[in-house]
Amino acid sequence: MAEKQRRLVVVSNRVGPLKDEGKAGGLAVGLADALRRRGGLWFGWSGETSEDGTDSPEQTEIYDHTAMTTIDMTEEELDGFYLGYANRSLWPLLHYRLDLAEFDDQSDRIYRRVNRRFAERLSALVDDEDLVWIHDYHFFYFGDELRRCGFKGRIGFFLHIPFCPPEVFSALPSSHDLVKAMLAYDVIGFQTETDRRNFCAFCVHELGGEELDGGRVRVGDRTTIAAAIPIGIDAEGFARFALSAEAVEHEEMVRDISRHRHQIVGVDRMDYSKGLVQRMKGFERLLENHPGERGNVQFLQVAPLSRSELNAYAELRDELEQLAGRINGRFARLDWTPIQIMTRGFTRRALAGIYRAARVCMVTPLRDGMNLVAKEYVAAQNPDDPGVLILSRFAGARAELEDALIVNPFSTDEIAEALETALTMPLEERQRRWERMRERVFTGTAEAWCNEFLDLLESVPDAA
Ligand code: ADQ
Repeated sequence: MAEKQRRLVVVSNRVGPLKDEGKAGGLAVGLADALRRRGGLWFGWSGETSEDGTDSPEQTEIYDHTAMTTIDMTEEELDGFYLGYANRSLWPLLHYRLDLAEFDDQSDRIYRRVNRRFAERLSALVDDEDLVWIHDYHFFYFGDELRRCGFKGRIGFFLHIPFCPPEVFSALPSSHDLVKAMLAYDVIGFQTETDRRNFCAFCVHELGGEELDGGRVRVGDRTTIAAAIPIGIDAEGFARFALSAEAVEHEEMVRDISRHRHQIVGVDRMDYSKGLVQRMKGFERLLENHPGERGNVQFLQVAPLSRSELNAYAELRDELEQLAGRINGRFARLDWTPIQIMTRGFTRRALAGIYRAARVCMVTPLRDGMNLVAKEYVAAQNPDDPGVLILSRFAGARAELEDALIVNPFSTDEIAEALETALTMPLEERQRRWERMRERVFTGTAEAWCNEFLDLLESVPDAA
């Protein structure tokens, strides 16, 4: 069985790390495992811009049986492709935020050009026996462009973020072109059934396609398989991290600064999709409605800065810092500051320790493809005294983690009441809920996700 495995070729905007230095997130760990097992190539952007970006040489780093090959972009490409189309148009739109989405033809053109250029470069490095797996909203056109270069092998695509309903997605001026191009993929993976359904509905209602059996969708002469395959984490690895010396040190540090008060934690990139403002207001409402909690709880929000070049992100940071300042000013005592925000990054081990010290973890995005923080928090808990997960009904992870306290992240009162429920939850109930979530997190791992996707991709018949 193993003797004639196809080589795996992974394409994503950012590449690596392949070596497990305890820094990579679930996605990188899952992919790196699969690449190490099968041998392969990981292709994407170098993270650098250069004058001659368009014909800058590839840089390749070899690790075990895998090569990481990257190319540069020009400043113009970075601006139009990454900051422009990917993060000013697609990201807000796919997260149901039409109010924040901006569309312009120039960045649309550059986005397609970058997809074409990257596909052309990759086409020289692959042959039809390879299994090509493209990742995320940066590369919707990649497969179609690779086909234009003559590639006849199998191409899969996985969307890490939500796919919004057709009524929202059709606001994108080039929505038809984009989804038609997606039909070049043999398999398209989504995080949840809802995302899959939204995509199929677009194909049917906007493009006049039809749904066939076996998860297939046909539009004109193209057919693809659309599947919901939720991503997971390396649960065992993460649980081990939680027992490392570095984790223990951080766990103790958090307990120390919170002076054995109940610790509530949130860990998210600073992004408007994560519901950080609403979450903080929910915490404020807890302090208003339950005076007994004043002085007894501490909220730590870890929020590394991301995409700070974009206005919406810079504004969010200001808003959040002002809000935290206001709440702290209103409730703080000489020996107690209710909210702490940190924008620095942590190693995986340190993060595992922070999760373990927290009685409650708030994962309350307004919309999220999956949300790996929810799964990491579960994996890191101490079985003798597990904490409580508060989870948004709009996170993909909700489909698997029904035993969390599920909240509507837009409702300040619901968040406040869920917090109070979590803070007063008896040990047996915490354990019961955690056991069931643990089961899901340890079964639906990053490795399982990878295998399921690749098995499906390998099972499709060769292109005619
Ligand atoms: P993200 O939007 O980045 O991912 P998420 O799934 O929560 O969201 O992953 C964030 C990762 O970054 C986690 O592994 C977390 O531990 C890590 N992280 C956050 N803050 C950190 C810090 N300060 N230091 C170190 N690490 C930190 C996108 C989609 C998600 C989807 C993933 C994977 O938006 O919905 O779950 O891809 O498919």
